[in-house]
Amino acid sequence: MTVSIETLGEVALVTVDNPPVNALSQAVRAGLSEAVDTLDADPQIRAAVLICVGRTFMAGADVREFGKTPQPPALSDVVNRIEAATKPWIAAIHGTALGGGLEVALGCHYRVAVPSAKVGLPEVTLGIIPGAGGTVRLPRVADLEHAIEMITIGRPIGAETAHAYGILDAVVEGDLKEDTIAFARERLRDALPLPVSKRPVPQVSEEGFWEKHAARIAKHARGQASPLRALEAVRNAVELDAETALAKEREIFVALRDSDQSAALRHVFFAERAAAKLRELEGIVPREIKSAAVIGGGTMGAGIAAALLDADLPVVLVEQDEAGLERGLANVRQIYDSAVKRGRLSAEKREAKLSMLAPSLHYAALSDADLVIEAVFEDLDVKRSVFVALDSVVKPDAILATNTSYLDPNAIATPLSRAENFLGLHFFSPANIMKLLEIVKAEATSPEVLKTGFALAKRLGKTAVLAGICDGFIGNRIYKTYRRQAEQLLLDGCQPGDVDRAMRGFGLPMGPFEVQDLSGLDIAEFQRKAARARGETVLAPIADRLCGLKRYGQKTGGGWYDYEAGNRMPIPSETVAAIIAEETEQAGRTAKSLDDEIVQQRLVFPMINEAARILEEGIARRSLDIDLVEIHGYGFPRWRGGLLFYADQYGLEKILPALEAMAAEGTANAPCPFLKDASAKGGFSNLTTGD
Ligand code: T1G
Repeated sequence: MTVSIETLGEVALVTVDNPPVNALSQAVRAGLSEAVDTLDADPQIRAAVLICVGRTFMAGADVREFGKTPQPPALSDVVNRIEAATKPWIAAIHGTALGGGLEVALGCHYRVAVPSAKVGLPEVTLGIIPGAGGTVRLPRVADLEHAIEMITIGRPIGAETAHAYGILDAVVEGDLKEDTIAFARERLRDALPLPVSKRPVPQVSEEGFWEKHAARIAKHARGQASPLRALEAVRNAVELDAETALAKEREIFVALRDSDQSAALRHVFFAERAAAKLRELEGIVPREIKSAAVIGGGTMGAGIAAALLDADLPVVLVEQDEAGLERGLANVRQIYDSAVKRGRLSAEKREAKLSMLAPSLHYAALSDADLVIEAVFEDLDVKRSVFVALDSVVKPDAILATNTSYLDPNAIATPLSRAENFLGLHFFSPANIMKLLEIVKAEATSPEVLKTGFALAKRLGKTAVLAGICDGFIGNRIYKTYRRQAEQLLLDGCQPGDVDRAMRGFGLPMGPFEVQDLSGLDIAEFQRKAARARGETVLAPIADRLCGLKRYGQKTGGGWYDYEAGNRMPIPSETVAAIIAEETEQAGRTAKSLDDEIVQQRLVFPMINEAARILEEGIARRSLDIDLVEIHGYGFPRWRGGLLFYADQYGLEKILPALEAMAAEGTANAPCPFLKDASAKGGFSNLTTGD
């Protein structure tokens, strides 16, 4: 029984039980609707407490029902029915009251929660807006600015804040059920409060209020539709009567629910939950990680140390000499100092984290570490020497990981006596911020160690994706194609600014040349040198010349763009334009005028082709893995669902001929057989790859 009623004298306890997160499935909606009718008709009952069993209050509509024919009762009708009850309903909240769950609570006459509870309307993150009255009722209990922020960003807030905002009527320290029943009994003397939707809504007097918010939201949305539609719904709630605003909310909700963007965002939601679900790891218990160590205190090492400290793991930071160790500690301290400066961390918390960081010059200090992550210079011999040293000091079940981004982990692991305890953990810079973690299985990596890698990722708040071994694993391999295509566009008449504008228009935070200037052109130069040393041909005539001039980007005052001292604003460079013109002539190419859509296709379609190769070779297990890598590691727009979900939505039958045309004019590789096969089968989502 998903919804049950228990009578406790004059108070009824309505309990929802629909694991894992009490999603508002059809059965729950029907059960709640019936419960209101039953209790309204019961003269003995004078109040109802709505509570959920399991880990959380209702976490929203059942997202798995989306895309299917909606079954009655509609959630908005259930909420209206509760609100119209002749007796007070009190929501007892624990865990996360999200989306439709909070809307049901806003339909209740009172809301009570435990201190650890969170409430929110995250619908915009699924490409929709609240569809059961949230945009109309929230501004009637919370301050308008707070309501706008909660509805257009979708981030949940804690119980104390929700209480301060006026969303919750009480935060109870004791047993939720007992305390809420007591709260209900105290209210029996009171008149039934005004239903939320009937309460007054704050009026806006500030000139340009909505325009100001719309501009701010559009800047962050970068092409995602739902945040601006959510603002529109809140404006309706302020400017129209509640009934009309509710009807308009419904219209917007239904339009967005059936949109490509929402389908894409729902795909990402479930992909993030499927990433760690690998058949061969079912039933495997991960090892417990209570202590960690990082070898190397450079940018990556310090970021990884901070990521571990942020997960309350004590860390030993090892460097080869005093100066290196000082630099390493300073790098970690710098991360927390800037967090304190930005008000994202208290000084006390900074000290608490740093107190869990122990510096050492000796590998012997790692004899008890559960996990050791190597993050030293990207050189095979240097990395091997680290693992030779580690192999003789760590305990038998210690997990050893390399953070290499380009070297072969199997080659790095050769010195190890217990290679089954070794794997690749490829973090992305800044490692304490970037959500992506490529988990690289080496030949001998045991399932238990792999499972522990995924468990660690969850603990660090990372989205982990299994990657096979090739040059650049999944992300950097596709990125190499992206960079090559970007340079090719310069030889065909584009300037860096044209390409970057086009990709920002596609929904990326920055274009390829702005990113390279931020991270440094020397990183790609290092990889080109390594690839050429392996006998590979790498096309980058313009980048080579810029590196020849020591134009490494922002850090040298110039790269693809020029920069004024102390200013990160990219300025189109005459030097670069001249080099582009010379190399275009050298390459015998003719400058064309390419519009932004063509530029986007010239970059994204070859990435899709390379991604198909990666699936073909089994370097990535499923297309969803590649989608997550691109979204969490390279800023690919989440509302496009990731690279291959986008490819399916755009239509492989259109991408194939476009790639063939590019190949014919020598600007991209011809479509690979796997891509043709995927197109013949109607898309990547129809392929049965991996699990
Ligand atoms: N519908 C269906 N399944 C859901 C679900 C949902 N809303 N939320 C979670 N699950 C599944 C999830 O797929 C996973 O399944 C399991 O529950 C545990 O989730 C009208 C229309 C609640 C904070 O956006 O944010 O209401 O993988 O691994 O880390 O306005 O899940 O085990 O098979 O994430 O503890 C709005 C979405 C919906 C909340 C728990 N609600 N959920 O996090 O566990 S739209 C949301 C979450 C809406 C109305 C509209 C999180 C969580 P499996 P998990 P977790």
